Amino acid sequence: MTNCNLRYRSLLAGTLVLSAALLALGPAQAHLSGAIRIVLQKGRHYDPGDLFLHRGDTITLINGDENAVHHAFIEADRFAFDAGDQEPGRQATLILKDAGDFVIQCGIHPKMKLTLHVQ
Ligand SMILES: [Cu+2]
Repeated sequence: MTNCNLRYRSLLAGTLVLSAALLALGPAQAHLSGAIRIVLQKGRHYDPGDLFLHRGDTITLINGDENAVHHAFIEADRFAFDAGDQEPGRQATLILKDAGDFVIQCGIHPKMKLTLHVQ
């Protein structure tokens, strides 16, 4: 009887936790509807060098170099993005909220450029 009661309680608690998790996901899901695009930082290049995206999309920048550190940033009128120093193997993410053309540069390698075209 006690055992059964305990099982019911944990089941109930589990349901409540799941419900809370789903509720918490609600507003976030609107943002998650955007695509996730992977960009590789390797050999002093961004791959790809051009990306066509939609507002709400996420870019994941992955440092694919074995030794080089990268430092992605954007200087735009409406917002700024700075990933900081990215050691090899590290990744940084950016969610694009504004439409327009933006250039992701690298603070360490001035020739590294990735142009974003956000609709
Ligand atoms: Cu770089």
